Amino acid sequence: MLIPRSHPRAASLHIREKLVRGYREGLVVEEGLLAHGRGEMFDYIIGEKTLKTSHEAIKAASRMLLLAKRPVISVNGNLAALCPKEIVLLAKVTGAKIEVNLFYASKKRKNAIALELKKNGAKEVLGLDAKFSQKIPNLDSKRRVVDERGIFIADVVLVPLEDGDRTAALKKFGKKVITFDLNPMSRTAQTADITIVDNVTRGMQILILVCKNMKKSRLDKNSKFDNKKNLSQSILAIKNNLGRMAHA
Ligand code: PTJ
Repeated sequence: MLIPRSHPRAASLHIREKLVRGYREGLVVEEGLLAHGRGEMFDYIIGEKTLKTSHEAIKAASRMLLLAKRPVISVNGNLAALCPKEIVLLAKVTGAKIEVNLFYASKKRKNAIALELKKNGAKEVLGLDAKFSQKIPNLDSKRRVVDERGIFIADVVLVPLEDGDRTAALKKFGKKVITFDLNPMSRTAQTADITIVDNVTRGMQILILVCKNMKKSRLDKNSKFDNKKNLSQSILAIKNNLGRMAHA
């Protein structure tokens, strides 16, 4: 279906189409379509725009990624369908490794995701070869299986689009975690070191730009970011938007 750019919800309908295409091409699972619906609902409430608080979180995330020694971008089906180009660009600008890590893991889908990333310019995709598999402790799901060259030895992991217990397990294992999550109340959003409350399709583009700009200046290693405070402010912004919508 061709959606005219002037359609009031053109952006969100295009994003939805990307995900459906990803599902048909075997990147996304059925559950991923439901997960997207959860995100869409929050995006609708925040007005499909990046919040001021999210711009602050993006700055903090850029700094953390650029200061990291072994950053890794963890890719699931939804992320691969929504922003394969941005994953590759972010990896290039930050020097991060790209690793496929799935909740509903299958070899076939891992390979399809890796192929999509390679089509978009990725040179190396980790998480595919069982001979490099290691396990993250304190985690029962298939997400515990990680690559010994990637997430296993990473200091900073970008873990977008998941509401689960992996972030807590990664933190217990000594990692710093950055996430994208439109729901500031999800378990992942609440436990991450930095939560970017934004649609990953918008936020990734901004993150890449900020990283590119930040790379040109000296990075402030002492800069502090209070994730809990930022999340509370995002929740307040969402509440205010809801109030405005109710009175419109
Ligand atoms: O590909 P797999 O096998 O690893 O499976 C991945 C899914 C997405 C199915 C799995 O991680 C899942 O079920 O996710 P959840 O638990 O539903 O969590 C997804 C979170 O991402 C929710 O908090 C949503 O609000 C949020 N979300 C969904 N779409 C977006 C989003 N956040 C930012 N941008 C989006 N486009």
